[in-house]
Amino acid sequence: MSKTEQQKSTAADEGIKQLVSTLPTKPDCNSTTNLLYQYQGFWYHQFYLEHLIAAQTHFTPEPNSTILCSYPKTGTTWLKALSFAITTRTHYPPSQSPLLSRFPHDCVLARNKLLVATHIPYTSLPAAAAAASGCKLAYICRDPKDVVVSLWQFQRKQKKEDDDDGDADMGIEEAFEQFCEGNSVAGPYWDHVLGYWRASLEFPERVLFVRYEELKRETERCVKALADFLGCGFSLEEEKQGIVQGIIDLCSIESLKGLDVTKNGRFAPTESMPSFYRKGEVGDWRNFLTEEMGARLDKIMADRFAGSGLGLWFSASNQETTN
Ligand code: PAP
Repeated sequence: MSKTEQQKSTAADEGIKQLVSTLPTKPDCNSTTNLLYQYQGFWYHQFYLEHLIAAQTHFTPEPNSTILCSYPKTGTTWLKALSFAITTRTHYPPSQSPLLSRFPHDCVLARNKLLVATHIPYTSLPAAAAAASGCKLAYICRDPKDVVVSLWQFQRKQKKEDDDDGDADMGIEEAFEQFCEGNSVAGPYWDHVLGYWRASLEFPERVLFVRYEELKRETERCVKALADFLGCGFSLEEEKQGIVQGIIDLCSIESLKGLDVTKNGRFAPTESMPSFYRKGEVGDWRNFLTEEMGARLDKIMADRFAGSGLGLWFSASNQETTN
């Protein structure tokens, strides 16, 4: 970077910091050190938000970029692994995939701008990345009851690793309350989901809306649909050769969790890799939330989704009526 470019970049950083310092804040009960900042209707930690604002100005995708979008803990790692394995399968058969030695997040980064991943809500995406601009967006969402538990477990684990005194436990009740009020990272969850849901209705050929529960239940069908969406559908020959199943097996939580790179690696200084693979189950919330808490969150979602055409795909009574 030239001296003039460096000066411009520092000035831009200062501008972003200045903007962030004027935003409404709330304490984050899941973290002792971080405040949440409200920006364009959603809540973020400062570090993430500064990068988001910078991306809004500077991010320019390739004409054939696919952006993998998600709210945290809804199946991002799985979607990344599958998308990487699908789009690179002619270079790497499953037995030689980089996924065997690198974390899915790093594999996606290595695809440069062809595959990009983000937790940014649809309405805050850089203009160049929105479906209207021609990018393809694959969005994964999940039962919010499982999301709140997964988020709480993850943040708790990070805190335990950070705190020397071991006194790092926070209550699920508090985390649940914060989630229900919409004050969680990248929340409100319902607005995050609705943004991509509406975009999928407006641009069906450019926005794929995937549900974690469906991906679990009908993995083969969903993986084939993802490949079609990514512009590299499986041929009959590939199906006969077991390529689809090979990719499914490679990207399963059992397979990724057992790899050396998972056991020994770190994604970021503060994020150990095993914490990205916990149980990967549908309905684990029942082990942590009461039925009343579950019903309350379902009711919040039902109210927020009303009139949108998006049913409660995660509710047991509604399993067969996914949109
Ligand atoms: P991120 O947003 O921080 O990247 P993300 O991958 O979206 O996290 O979510 C992690 C959840 O996906 C964990 O769920 P759990 O806490 O309920 O267990 C994790 O176990 C699950 N997960 C990760 N990889 C897979 C996979 N390959 N298949 C199914 N679930 C997975």
